[in-house]
Amino acid sequence: MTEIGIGLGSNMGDKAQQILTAVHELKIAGHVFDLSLSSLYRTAPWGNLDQDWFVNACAVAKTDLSAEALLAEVQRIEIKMGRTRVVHWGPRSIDIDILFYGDTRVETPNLTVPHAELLNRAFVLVPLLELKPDLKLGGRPVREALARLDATDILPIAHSAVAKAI
Ligand code: A4P
Ligand code: MG
Repeated sequence: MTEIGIGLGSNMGDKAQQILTAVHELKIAGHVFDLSLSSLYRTAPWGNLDQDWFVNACAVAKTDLSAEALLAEVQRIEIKMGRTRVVHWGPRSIDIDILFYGDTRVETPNLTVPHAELLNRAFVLVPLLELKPDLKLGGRPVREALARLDATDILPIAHSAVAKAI
């Protein structure tokens, strides 16, 4: 079994529900165990700024899949959930990224692990560090990266408010 981090994001439709549906799909597929989900966060768009705000969250779990098989699994779920890819860094119903796979580095045409932008994105680091405040990757504490970023636009959504606000 390998410990994994998963990043989840949505900025189309029922954003929070799509995060929860993606987590449900991961759990029922039978290869992802002991999953913990962070709070859901309302986040300002990053990269392409001309789009709606996102809901982001992270999950930490264990898997018996290889990193490549896990990528195939998350892409299967994205497609099942109706994700269409229109604009790079643009609007999406659901985006599921592999943030880390144990302490393994993967560098193939289809897969970069740890995720190439992990240390540059407060909308990933805030939920991830909520679950694993002492996480180290490649021997370095991940929280050092967050200290360099602006996280003022990463706001936790109260669970009771999720249904009303989104
Ligand atoms: N790929 C390589 N490494 C990985 C990995 N570790 N996990 C490949 C998942 N996929 C990985 O991804 C393109 C290809 O990346 C995949 O086919 C896979 O083989 P994609 O999600 O299909 O394409 P994309 O969305 O056009 O690009 P990208 O770079 O994945 O987008 P991002 O980086 O996910 O950024 N702002 C906020 N606040 N919150 C967000 O969630 N998300 C984005 C999208 C932009 N701004 C955002 C957010
Ligand atoms: Mg992606």
